[in-house]
Amino acid sequence: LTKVRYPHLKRGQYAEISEKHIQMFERIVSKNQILTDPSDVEPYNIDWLKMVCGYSSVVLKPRNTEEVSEILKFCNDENIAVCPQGGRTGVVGGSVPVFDEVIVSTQLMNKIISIDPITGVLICQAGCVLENLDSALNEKGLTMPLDLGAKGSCHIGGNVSTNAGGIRYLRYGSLHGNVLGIEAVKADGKILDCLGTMKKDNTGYHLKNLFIGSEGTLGLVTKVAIKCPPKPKAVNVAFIGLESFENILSVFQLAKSELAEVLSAFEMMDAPSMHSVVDVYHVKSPVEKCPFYALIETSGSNASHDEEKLTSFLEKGMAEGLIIDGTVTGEPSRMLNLWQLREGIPEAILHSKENCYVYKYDISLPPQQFYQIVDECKKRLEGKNYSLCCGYGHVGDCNLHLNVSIPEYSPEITNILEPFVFEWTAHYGGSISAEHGIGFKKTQYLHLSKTAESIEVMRQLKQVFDPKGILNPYKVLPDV
Ligand code: FAD
Ligand code: 2HG
Ligand code: ZN
Repeated sequence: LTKVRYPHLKRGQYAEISEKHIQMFERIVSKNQILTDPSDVEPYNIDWLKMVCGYSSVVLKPRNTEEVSEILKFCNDENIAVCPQGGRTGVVGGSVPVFDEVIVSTQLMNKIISIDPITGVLICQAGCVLENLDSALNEKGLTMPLDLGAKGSCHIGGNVSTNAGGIRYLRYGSLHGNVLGIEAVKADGKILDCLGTMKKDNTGYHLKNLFIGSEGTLGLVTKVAIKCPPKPKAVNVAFIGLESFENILSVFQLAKSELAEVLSAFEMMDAPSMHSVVDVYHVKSPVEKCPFYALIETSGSNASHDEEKLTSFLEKGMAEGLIIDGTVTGEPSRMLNLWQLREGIPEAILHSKENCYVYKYDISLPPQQFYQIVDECKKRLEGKNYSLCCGYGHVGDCNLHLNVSIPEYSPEITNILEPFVFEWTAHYGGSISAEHGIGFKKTQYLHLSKTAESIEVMRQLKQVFDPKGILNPYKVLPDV
């Protein structure tokens, strides 16, 4: 790993890790909770996309809040920079060190503390893997209000710290609403217990909300209390092919009125996105080839009622000429296959060509402009060496994932796409990061979605929670 990878950025004046520091860490946690062998540490330095990497020499794996508190207190006293890390599935470079920050991983903080069958409130440690939480809840007739393609690896602490959206957002809304309480450790090691479990609590400032989406820059989240809905008794999935993006919008309108309370997800993908999954995983498309596709899910309590609604909705869509082809199923393994066509897109794009470089834009846009940006980018890339320019995402929440893949990193292509995509998005009143956060990669564009006054207040908050700036430096806030 090369040490000079970000020439525009200077390492902050933090202490360098010495043997004395390691000895102190060994007093806080046991030896098997510390990694220092370079080959053991290396994977923790590299992000999921393999596009950003740090050169930290130590990974600490605390088991509980007290250990986190002692680690952070020591790091703060010694001026050691820290990178909080969950499942390392973040896509904006927030989860790995930039330089040699100590990695504090929540991997061993994976205990479920309680599940209340009456209120549906789950309390757990931050390192629980999302999918494991869902399985444990399922046994009690409950489910997580959050689901995303990285569910098998991401931690709930990472989800909360990025305010992850995902495919159930349409039904259950943001983590700001579903997370009832948080326990976090501030940079100085003080434990902030905001682990309330009440749905209603208007007692002063909503401190827990500050940690939701702060990407490890204000504190390390150690426990979460989250409100979980009943697991729907009946789930159905429809996968449809359409002629145009306008038709996706019309079908979404139709779905809202016809499926109403049972509509639980509405996702879209264009042909290049979908075909990358079909090609990479050698699966068969369930519908005939079309320029656009949508996946529609219903979740309710009465299977025949929901099926009847879904069938009548599809018939209307076809009669109006909006839907070209479609398939519908309530059979679990077939539903999983249909979901794989959507959830498998990020990984398929990454693996469609060896060593390719993928630009990922995660933007919110008004419906009228939602897909236009994909065509704008294609126009700008005309004649250039690119493999794929595609759009997919949570259209029901106005959240587009625009991905551009090229055979290898090219500054020329970067200059074609950036700042264009961000400025275009801001011009139409969109958000330059709908759900992935700012991390390391997007700090210089924060001003396009936040006013100078807002950024100033963000800096003041950072000063209150982390005056020495040891927590996830170089992330979220732009360089001054
Ligand atoms: P990490 O990647 O380890 O960390 C993410 C950020 O949170 C970093 O800044 C890190 O420092 C901080 N952090 C982690 N844990 C803590 C903690 N305990 N306390 C404080 N800070 C912490 N995102 C969506 O919103 N919607 C999606 O649909 C979606 N789908 C995805 C699909 C795939 C295939 C992949 C690879 C990613 C996807 N993501 C999606 C990105 C998303 O941000 C992450 O998957 C997830 O929320 C991050 O969790 P993590 O545990 O992996 O966190
Ligand atoms: C998704 O919805 C994720 O699949 C990842 O948010 C999007 O990788 C991406 O661009
Ligand atoms: Zn997404």
